[in-house]
Amino acid sequence: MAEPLIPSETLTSFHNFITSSNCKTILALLGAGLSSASGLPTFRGSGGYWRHYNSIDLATPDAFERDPGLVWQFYSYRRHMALAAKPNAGHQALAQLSHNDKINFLTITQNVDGLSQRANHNSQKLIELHGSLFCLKCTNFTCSYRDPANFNDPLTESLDASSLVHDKDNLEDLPFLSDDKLPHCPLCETGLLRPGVVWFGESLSWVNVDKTDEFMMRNHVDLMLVIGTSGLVWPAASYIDIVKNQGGKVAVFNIEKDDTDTESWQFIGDCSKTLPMALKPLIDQVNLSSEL
Ligand code: BV8
Repeated sequence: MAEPLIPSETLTSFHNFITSSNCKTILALLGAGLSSASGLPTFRGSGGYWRHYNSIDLATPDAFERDPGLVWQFYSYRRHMALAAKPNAGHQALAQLSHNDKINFLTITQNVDGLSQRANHNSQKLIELHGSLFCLKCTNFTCSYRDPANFNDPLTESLDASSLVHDKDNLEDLPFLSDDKLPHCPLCETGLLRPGVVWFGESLSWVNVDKTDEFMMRNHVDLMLVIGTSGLVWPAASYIDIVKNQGGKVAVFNIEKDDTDTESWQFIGDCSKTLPMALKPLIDQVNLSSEL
């Protein structure tokens, strides 16, 4: 008989805690591993490369300054892939938990793929710390144009990603795209548009940081779910230590085990499978109430 995905003693002790009066407030931190079961690459390992470019190098203001056409082809490819992807059972489990009014719950996601929203996650309880692939902003310093939800694919004729999908491992250089081939601001009509994501070296939106800090100040976080993230990107990763230092408990959902972490619950395996099992007692409550 196949080894149970989650050791029963781990599942029992976790279920006892999340159904106890000691677990009123839960904070979830999401990373690329949650969307990998939906077919989207992570940033670590082979997923960290797009063609022969390191994704982290393309996700910077300098890269956009140097070659906005290349960066737009990168983001058009990711928009195309994210639109073709579907939320998985992990996204759905968190979305269901976000509709459980008995729990103070907040999800802070590092993912920019929009899959949590498409799983009907309660938008009041979801913060996109690193922005979204489907938000567009004008780069003109004096123009405040912002389109929060643009799902056009392609954005311009030259940014048709379907060709990029089929030969993503092709290491040939991409065609150079001059600015006139790229999306421009409909308001000021001069500025180039850029993806509404937080690039490396850019600060997170203080609105999102404030909302997260306010949630953590208003509620003592009893449990933090750390889901499909390497915890290497800051300041997102800093919330894990803040919760630990406040005496909160941590549950990690990852395919890799961290042998140095003896405190946290560790759910090792594909989180699209482990999350629904771990959150079952709190999700059933939602289904029950919605059926009633
Ligand atoms: C800033 C949007 C300053 C764009 C992203 C302190 C220490 C060290 C470095 C820094 C520091 N402070 C700041 C820095 C620099 C930098 C940083 O953290 N660098 C890292 C690389 C060391 N931080 C910044 O630049 C931040 N800005 O600090 O500004 C500032 C302040 C004031 C004024 C001006 C400036 C901005 C960071 C945000 C960058 N934008 N995304 C885009 O996506 O294109 S980050 C991006 O990469 C993602 O959003 C995500 O956050 C990150 C990838 O990490 P993960 O999601 O964790 O994914 P990863 O692939 O790493 O891991 C996947 C995990 O899942 C693995 O553990 C794997 O085992 C697991 N897994 C895989 N499959 C599964 C699974 N688990 C379960 N189930 C599976 N099926």
